[in-house]
Amino acid sequence: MATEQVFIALGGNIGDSSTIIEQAIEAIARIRECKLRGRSSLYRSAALGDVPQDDYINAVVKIDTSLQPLTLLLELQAIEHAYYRNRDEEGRWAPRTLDLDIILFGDRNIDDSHLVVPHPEFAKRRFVLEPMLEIDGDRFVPGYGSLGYLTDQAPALCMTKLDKNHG
Ligand code: A4P
Ligand code: MG
Repeated sequence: MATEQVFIALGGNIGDSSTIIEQAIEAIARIRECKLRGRSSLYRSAALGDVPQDDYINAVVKIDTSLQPLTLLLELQAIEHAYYRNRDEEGRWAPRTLDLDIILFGDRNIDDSHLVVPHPEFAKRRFVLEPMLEIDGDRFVPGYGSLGYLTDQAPALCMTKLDKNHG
């Protein structure tokens, strides 16, 4: 069956975020019809947005999947729920246990009430671009440019790559 390459960004800033993100990567690798092709290190960064909150831990994974985009979105939301994320209590930009965003789905442009791809904010977010660059340095995003170019252009953000022990 034909597969497409998908980039998923993971983020969280409540609880033991490093462990939650590692477990979420394992859960993504177990989704039916998905094969994990790459994963970044974990990164710690200051929270973006107006709400003062704890630093975030972020990472990006690359998978091959034959699932349709909305089916994959539902699978990712099921993983978010497994970490007790409560959308009713957490407003936009609010702290969250686990946020899973589809950044790219092949070269598709999707603008649906449930799913917008490429993710509309990805090119402004160093905590998405730098992990993507780590796992796929040569990637060119149609309509946007190369990941290297996008990362050079992105606003500065106080961010550290964590070592294997999540220091
Ligand atoms: N949805 C539409 N497009 C997508 C997509 N490409 N991927 C819809 C995933 N979901 C998508 O989701 C709300 C709805 O978006 C979903 O039901 C889905 O149908 P949500 O996760 O509750 O969205 P949200 O919290 O309103 O927005 P979002 O975009 O997930 O949050 P943000 O904008 O990512 O902000 N600072 C740092 N340093 N690191 C972070 O990770 N994250 C945020 C959260 C703020 N500041 C941060 C970080
Ligand atoms: Mg989200």
